[in-house]
Amino acid sequence: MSSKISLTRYLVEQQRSEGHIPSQLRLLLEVVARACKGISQAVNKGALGGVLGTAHSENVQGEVQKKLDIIANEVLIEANEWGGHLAAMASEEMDSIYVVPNRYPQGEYLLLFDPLDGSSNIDINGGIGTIFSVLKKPEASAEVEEKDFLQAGKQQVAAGYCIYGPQTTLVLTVGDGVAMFTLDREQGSFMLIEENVQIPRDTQEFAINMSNMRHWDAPVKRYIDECLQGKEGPRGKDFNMRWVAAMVADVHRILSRGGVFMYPWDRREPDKPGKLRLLYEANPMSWLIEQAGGAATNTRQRILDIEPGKLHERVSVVLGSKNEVERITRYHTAQ
Ligand code: AFP
Repeated sequence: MSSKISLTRYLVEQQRSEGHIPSQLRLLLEVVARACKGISQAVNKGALGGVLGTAHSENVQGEVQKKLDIIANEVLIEANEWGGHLAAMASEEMDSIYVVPNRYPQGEYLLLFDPLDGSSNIDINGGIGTIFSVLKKPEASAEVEEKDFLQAGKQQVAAGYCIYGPQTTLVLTVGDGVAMFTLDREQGSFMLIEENVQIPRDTQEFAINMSNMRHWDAPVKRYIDECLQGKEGPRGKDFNMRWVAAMVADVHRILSRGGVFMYPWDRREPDKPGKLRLLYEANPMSWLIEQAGGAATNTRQRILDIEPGKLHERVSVVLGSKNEVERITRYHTAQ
């Protein structure tokens, strides 16, 4: 590990030595990182910057938007629309895709994001973040359309998140492992803090919203029940539980020390496959987790293999330490 490597240098070296980051993608990632710095500043100001509270509007999913949801969305769009590296963007906070306006050159990439994940933590000074995913625009498509975004997660060319916690840390994969960069506010640069992040295969820590227990499917109940039995139960060891209510913070903990995260389908809204969104939450997080040696499934299928049917598609998510994810999958297939 070197504390002297900036994100810019890391990306330039990836482009040179690995040759698999074209310059347009490098530029795109630098712009996303710059936008995250802007969002981080707004987050830090909190009430002093007038950014807390609700915006008195709803997104396409009927969720009440916070002021910061909207600010973060605008920061990402404004930073990315003029650079010439993107064809269009899609966001949790926008009903439909945002095509780069004609006054700017169009690039070959598509950017998807959840601008502010964990909105319910904003006003309590809790962990929040921005999640992003980058796809290539299909070559055959002249005018970019929503269907161009409907690509399986395994087609991503870059994915990551920026967590606004005690430190602002950007976590990235371009398909060559996972690297973490913490924002040095004096220098104004993201600096490399860890490369080749690896998740231990086993864990004694799970993350799930236990208040939904009565709505879970039998295999999920079985798995959690066995964890709760601790040393005296079939697992023969005690488990710890954490739930931040921001996927970005739960995934960051798993990348840092292992664990398993679950937001499974449940009976509250049986017609919905899950709560989390496939394209801009589950896919980027699943790729990061796999790149760090973990696994990610909807309990039936690898998340990165799912062919999306619509932009705001939801999905059941189980991800983290490989042996636990495989165990949970076995419990579902044995059903
Ligand atoms: P918001 O960004 O709308 O607050 O949702 C966060 C999230 O999508 C995900 O980041 C959390 O893991 C999950 O929802 C928390 O959901 P519960 O509030 O149902 O526990």
